Amino acid sequence: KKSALATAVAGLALCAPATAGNPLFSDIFTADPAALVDNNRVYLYVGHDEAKPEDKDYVLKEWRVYSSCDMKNWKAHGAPLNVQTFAWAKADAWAADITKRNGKYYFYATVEHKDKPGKAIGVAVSDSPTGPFKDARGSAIITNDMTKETDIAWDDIDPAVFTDKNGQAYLYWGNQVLKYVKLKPNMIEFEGPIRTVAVPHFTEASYLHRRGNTYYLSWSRHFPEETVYSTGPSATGPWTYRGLIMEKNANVNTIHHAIVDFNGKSYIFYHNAKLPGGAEFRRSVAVEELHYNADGTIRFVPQTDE
Ligand code: FUB
Repeated sequence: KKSALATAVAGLALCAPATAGNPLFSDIFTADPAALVDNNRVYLYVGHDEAKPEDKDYVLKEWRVYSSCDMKNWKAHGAPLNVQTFAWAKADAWAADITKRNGKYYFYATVEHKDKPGKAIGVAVSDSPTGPFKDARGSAIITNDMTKETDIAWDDIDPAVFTDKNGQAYLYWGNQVLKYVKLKPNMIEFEGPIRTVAVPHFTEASYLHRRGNTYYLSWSRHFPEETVYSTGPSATGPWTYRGLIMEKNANVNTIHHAIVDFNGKSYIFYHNAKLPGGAEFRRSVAVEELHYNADGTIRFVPQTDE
């Protein structure tokens, strides 16, 4: 096993001159970015959109992993996670999120459950950000019981994991209704009840991050989706709506995003469908620098091709 120093040095050694632009990857269609900064590298986890032009739904079977030391050159690490990572899942490698805890990497992912209705969320674990990953529980951490009249088959999707300064971890997720739960330090069990959060026009793709003492809860609203956010004094609010981060895409309804700091700058990853041949189920991940105003609000982010 490599020491932390050896891993960091190996990461730096892979730095090469800048070449790439948006969309980040042009060999395959990619969606639903999740990002992790670790040992001087950014790791990016994306769903692999395999739909053909004539397909009328998502075809997502695996998550691809990439990493970069400069946000421009990306090294491909293959697909260390797929639907089969979860023996209880049967399809749909939808949106995911990842975090590091006690030297392990926990990947929370949306999949279609074999035996329970609709989508569920699983958690996989690895000793490395590039895998191999294995199911951390052997069962879904969140399932859909479809007991409420308002339940829909895809309301338990899009996990976003966040660890607060005091070590308390939270899992946010949902579609139409935003929910969250505290996680135990083992990261694979709930600590307390599931709660719902009222934010305006919530569609899906919640994301939680902190800057100083301000917590930022961002999400996709409406459909076609646009990225908006609220701020609050804690990981659970109360939330004050702040406005638009990114406007809707031209030829795809979704925009799923992730926000990270890396080498002194902030970035927002998202997807559009600007890769040639792109469409609703053939998306492409892109990144923009994200800027804060002096008062802590986030400046509107235009999409670029750079
Ligand atoms: O990629 C499938 C679904 O589309 C994701 O889970 C949502 O966030 C939306 O991007």
